[in-house]
Amino acid sequence: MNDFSLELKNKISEAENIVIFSHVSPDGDTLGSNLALSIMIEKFFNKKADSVIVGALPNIYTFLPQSNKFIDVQSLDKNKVYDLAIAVDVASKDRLVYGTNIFDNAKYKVNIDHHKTNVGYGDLNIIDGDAACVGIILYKIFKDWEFEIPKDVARCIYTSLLTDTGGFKYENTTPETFMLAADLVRLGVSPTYEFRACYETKPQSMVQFQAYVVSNTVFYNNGKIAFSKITRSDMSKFNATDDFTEGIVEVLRTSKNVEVAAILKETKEGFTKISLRSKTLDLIPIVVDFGGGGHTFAAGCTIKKPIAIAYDKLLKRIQSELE
Ligand SMILES: [Mn+2]
Repeated sequence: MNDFSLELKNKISEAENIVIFSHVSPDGDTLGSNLALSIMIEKFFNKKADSVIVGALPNIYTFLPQSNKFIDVQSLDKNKVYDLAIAVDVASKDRLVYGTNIFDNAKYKVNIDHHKTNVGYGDLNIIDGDAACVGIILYKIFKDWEFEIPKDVARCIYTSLLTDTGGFKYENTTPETFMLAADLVRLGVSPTYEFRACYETKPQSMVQFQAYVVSNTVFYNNGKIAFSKITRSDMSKFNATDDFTEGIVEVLRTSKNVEVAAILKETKEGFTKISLRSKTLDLIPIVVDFGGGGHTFAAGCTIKKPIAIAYDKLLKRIQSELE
């Protein structure tokens, strides 16, 4: 057994209370990984782990097995001291927002991640920057533990894999990805069902909102750069919740000449949240300069500037990278 698998197993066995954290604006990987681990802990260690998210669970992920387990971090006692806190897919601690203190206060902290920008903020850091998703890291740990993976857990891991590879099409899609997918399907996962649940359950207003944002795209540098922005008034016009913006940036990247696509979203007065995708340009240096993180071709950051200023700053930066 790998040292870290054994260490995690021991810590789970010793702990009386356990919390598992997902990152803010949760995606399929952080949520699927959280539930996969929490179901395994319940089934094989016979104890309950608190599955914690920041804010409400995005509607689309309510299909995940046992998704009713998720607790909003704001409903936790801020002074609670857990024996064990585990962060999954959390590139940096500030992505836990209100949960950062509870994580820090835990007696033992585990950081399981695949972001290359992760600095290793846990007592135990299980970080594999080459893993397609955190779900795949957990799968290997569960195999190390020699526990049989139940169908519910296989579904959670499949969701991690499906969403973080963009439906098996990003650069992180490797032979290992398909081997794992095959294993999970053997364990009872239905690829059709999971695909529909992840990608074909949008509310009508979300489809219209996304089309609106896409139609506002502005192209620069002979179509190499695609930018679109979302203001708070756009959000209220469509009654949009935060998850409405998910996946739009990928649509911008579908244009033939696009190298870099960006969606800029006004979150609160003076704050602009940015999602970036590229085809060949390494985005990490750009987002790190703006205090963000992520992967080579998919990254993000929040610029503490009004949207118009953030837009110009980011555009100039990307233009200089492409020159
Ligand atoms: Mn991930």
